[in-house]
Amino acid sequence: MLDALKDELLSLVNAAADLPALDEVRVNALGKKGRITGFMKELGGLSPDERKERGQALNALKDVIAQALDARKLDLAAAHMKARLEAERVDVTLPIRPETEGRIHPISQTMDEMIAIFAEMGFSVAEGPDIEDDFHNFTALNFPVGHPARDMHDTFYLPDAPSENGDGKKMLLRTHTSPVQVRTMLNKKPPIRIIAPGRTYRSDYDMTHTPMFHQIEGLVIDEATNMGHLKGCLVEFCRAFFDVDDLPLRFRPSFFPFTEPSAEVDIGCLRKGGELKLGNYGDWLEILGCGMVHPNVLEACGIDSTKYQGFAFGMGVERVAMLKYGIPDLRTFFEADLRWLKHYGFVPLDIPNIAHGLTR
Ligand code: 2NM
Repeated sequence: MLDALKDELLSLVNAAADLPALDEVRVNALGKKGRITGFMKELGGLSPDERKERGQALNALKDVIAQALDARKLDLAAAHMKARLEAERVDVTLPIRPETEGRIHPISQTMDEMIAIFAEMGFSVAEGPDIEDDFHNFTALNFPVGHPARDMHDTFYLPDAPSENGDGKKMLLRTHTSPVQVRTMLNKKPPIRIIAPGRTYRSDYDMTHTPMFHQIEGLVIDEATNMGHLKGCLVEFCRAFFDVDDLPLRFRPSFFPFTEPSAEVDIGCLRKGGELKLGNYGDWLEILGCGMVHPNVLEACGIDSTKYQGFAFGMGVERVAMLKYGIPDLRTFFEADLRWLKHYGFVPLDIPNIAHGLTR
């Protein structure tokens, strides 16, 4: 009789189609009012010998059914998970939904493009604080005391915030990203090959200046670095960034406190009827500043200037973004106008990399 019950219960277990159905089978067999439990309750009315034999048989049946329930439960749970994974599958390679409203700001996109190019050339990205002290922003960079850039009219000083280094000077908002290079030189041994992208601040506001703007500066330091390396690096960058294979570059002598010699770099262009075209057309457009790192800067940053040389360069992100994407007015970058962003912004996930050619 118990064999028939065993067969019946086992086939019910295996026929249970899902976890709730299986639980119902369990309750009907092993629950308080279940069929095996019912037989257990009848044991009290039997003789001791009968009770022993029947009790062992019922316990064995209970074990078999409990095991079968556990095994079936695992199978059903696995099948349930498989069905869910199948049903909730997401193809992350599908293109983005066309109705997506959000856009990547042209500054972010341009910075990502520039970083992608320099990364391909072996540069690492370095970062530092926006709030700096006089040493890292000026003194280490060979700015003489009384230099106009230190002047209150250019630099945002933090009121009542003397720096913690004890020089008695006020903290300030960095006026360029060069303090990041200073910190890198102080903390790392050459060879150094970094770019420093980020926000910079100067007290200036007109058609071509906003009080906050973005820079990318670069620094390379090694034992035999020379101006030829600087030139090759910047030619390669500009041609990749503007996507013009024969884009000519012109190096004009210039002056910066932190480099000697210093140069300003122009790229070839054509100005015609309010339009601007980049390429080998005879006109020139200033694009960035650069030079060989001044020995005073190397020494201030703990680098032996008789053993090491380096080159550095810097450019404004807004300026090159305006040129590349034909954005006419600098101030619109920071007006947070969604219509402007919809027009000039970039679709998310359209992530810059060299394989895309960085242009659309
Ligand atoms: C520029 C132009 C020329 C520059 C120099 C340094 C450092 F820290 F190595 F001295 N960083 N950036 C540099 C040189 C920046 O921007 C127009």
